[in-house]
Amino acid sequence: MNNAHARASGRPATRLRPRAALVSAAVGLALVATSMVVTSSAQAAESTLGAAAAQSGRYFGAAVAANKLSDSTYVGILNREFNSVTAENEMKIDALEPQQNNFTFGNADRIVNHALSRGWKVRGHTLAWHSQQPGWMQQMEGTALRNAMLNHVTRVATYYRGKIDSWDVVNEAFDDGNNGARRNSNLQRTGNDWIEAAFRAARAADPGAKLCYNDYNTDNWTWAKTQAVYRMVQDFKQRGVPIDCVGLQSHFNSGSPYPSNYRTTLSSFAALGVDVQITELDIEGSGSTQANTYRNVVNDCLAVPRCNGITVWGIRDTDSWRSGGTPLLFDGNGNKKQAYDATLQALNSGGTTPPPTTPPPPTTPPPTTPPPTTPPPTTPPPGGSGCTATVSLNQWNGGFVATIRVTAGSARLNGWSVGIGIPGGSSVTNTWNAQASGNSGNVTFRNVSYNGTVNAGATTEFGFQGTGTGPSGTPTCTGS
Ligand code: G2I
Repeated sequence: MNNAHARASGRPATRLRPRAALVSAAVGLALVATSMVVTSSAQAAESTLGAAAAQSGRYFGAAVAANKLSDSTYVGILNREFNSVTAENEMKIDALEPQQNNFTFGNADRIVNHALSRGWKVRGHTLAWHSQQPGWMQQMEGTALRNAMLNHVTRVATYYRGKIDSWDVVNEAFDDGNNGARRNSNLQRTGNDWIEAAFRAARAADPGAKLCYNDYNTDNWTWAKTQAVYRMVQDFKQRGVPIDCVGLQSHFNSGSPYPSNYRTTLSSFAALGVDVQITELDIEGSGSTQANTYRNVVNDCLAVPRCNGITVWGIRDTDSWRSGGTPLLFDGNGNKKQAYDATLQALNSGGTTPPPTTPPPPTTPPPTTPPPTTPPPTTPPPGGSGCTATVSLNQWNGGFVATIRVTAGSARLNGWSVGIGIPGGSSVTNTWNAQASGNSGNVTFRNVSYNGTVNAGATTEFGFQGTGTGPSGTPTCTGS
């Protein structure tokens, strides 16, 4: 897997697709006729959802199931229409970590690779959730669960680092009632700060991904659940908890209808300084009623500069988790529905101004060589050891995750070891990308087989998780 390629291809899809002149006559004529009603500009109509959304710098995605990637009708529509994917189930906790610390990425990788090889975005769904936990996690409570959750977040976000546009870091953490409370779950019972701990761990593991909070029934601005999520995001922004986006699932039906204040909800979240993404859109119904609601949703997103993408929760009605409600854009045979035409037309009349993008989160600048005018350094590299190590720490009440960056000096390392003092009463419980000599006191972390070689000036990272208080001193790095 190629991180550099993936990172580049994960950026906004700006590829221009063939223009309307190339579209089949029937669809093209219908589009021209309808778009003339809506816009008087000379803007050419794009013929697919992804290309039409890309005109304003947005993506249009679909939830994808790995076992349907062998269905030619399904893949034909996917490849033609969409430029972003979300794994419908394959990146959930039970799929990726079926036994504790035993990760299975095969099905998720099939979806991620399908998307990245075509230059699409990937939405990661989801790192921490009360539902679809593997059996071993369902049994857990307290510190053990908090550590296991953070380990999962760290390991998965690290594995996919550079490949994910946006992560649903935490999914569905609020109650459905009118009280605006958190949902009672084993994760919530580990302490109210579990959500921010998950976001901090995700940021440390993949500093380039946008980090989202995702939920349903948060579409109506007046609902208590919407307000509660809004207050949490506002609080996170004020306290510097790393959050970049809010996902509105937007599963609409008669019990949870599209609300007339939806645009207010989108713009209110955006005003907090986060992107807004419509992450699981489906609208039960049929014909022009359904089509009009799709049109309204798209128009609302296009009216909010920071609403930067829409994902529908499946491709054909028969692929839907609510197939009886025929909530998607293609019928069971893969034919475009009225809802499709309305969606495409709305995207095509949405203007071409790209939305502002979230400023990239702070990343550690790469080591730079001194400018030619300064004299060459006369002191040996720090400690004469040939390497330096820095620690970034996520601390919460009772535990921590430490990420250590090892940087080679002016010569290539063939191996390295890092000494770190673990405070009394604290203990290392889990280490990745390094071998630890112990779990308390002065612990030495040595390279493993695949990361001992570090070229001059290059870096490698390892991490560990522990109970108690994380290390505060400066680590020592020794190269060989
Ligand atoms: O429930 C709709 C969505 C609500 N927001 C979060 C999403 O992650 C959620 O997706 C749905 C999937 O569309 C379903 O496909 O999540 C369900 C589970 O929470 C998924 O259903 C599961 C079934 O419960 C399993 O029995 C089945 O093995 O799908 C699995 C794979 O087909």
